[in-house]
Amino acid sequence: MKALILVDIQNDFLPCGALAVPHGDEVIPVANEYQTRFDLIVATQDWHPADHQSFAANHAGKQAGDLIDLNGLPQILWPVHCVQGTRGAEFAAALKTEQWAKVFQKGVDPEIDSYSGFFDNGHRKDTGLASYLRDCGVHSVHILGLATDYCVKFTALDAVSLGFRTHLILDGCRGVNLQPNDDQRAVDEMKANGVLVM
Ligand code: VGL
Ligand code: ZN
Repeated sequence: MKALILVDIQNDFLPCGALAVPHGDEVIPVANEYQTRFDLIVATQDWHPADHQSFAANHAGKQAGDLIDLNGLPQILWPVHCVQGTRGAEFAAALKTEQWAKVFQKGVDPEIDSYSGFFDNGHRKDTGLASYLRDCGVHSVHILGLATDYCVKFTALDAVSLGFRTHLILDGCRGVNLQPNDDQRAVDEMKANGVLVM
């Protein structure tokens, strides 16, 4: 059984969103096309409380892009994004959702960020995605979405280390690129760790 994992295709990551990924909207038609080829589709949703400690606004004197230590982990500070219940946290309007089996929300604990759809950044808590996929008999996953250099990368790296045969659908991903070519470096890192890039 193979599954499609759609990562964080939410309004705040689209152009004009709070944490805009350049050309992020271009992944939507790719996601819709790939959905027709999979029997099991799951999505991840960045889903932060307003007091989330990854938000620069929750740290006096800090700005988006600054790096801090958050409970022992390095944390890039982000603009306020994907706050639970807001329009920015909703899935892109043009994204087909009818076939989805389940949505896995992440980033809900204000004290730790969660880029991967499987675990938080400290690998302290599990979202349930791995056991859900295993219970469905999934051995192979295809991943696309936003952003290549953060949530897609960490979801793919965890998928490999959990033993899933992991494919990255490259034309269905776009990067934030805080530094130029972060997306390319992320793809190289995924490849080096056994992700099959298509
Ligand atoms: C993401 C930064 C912060 C992502 C989520 O979906 O890649 N990036 N939160
Ligand atoms: Zn986030």
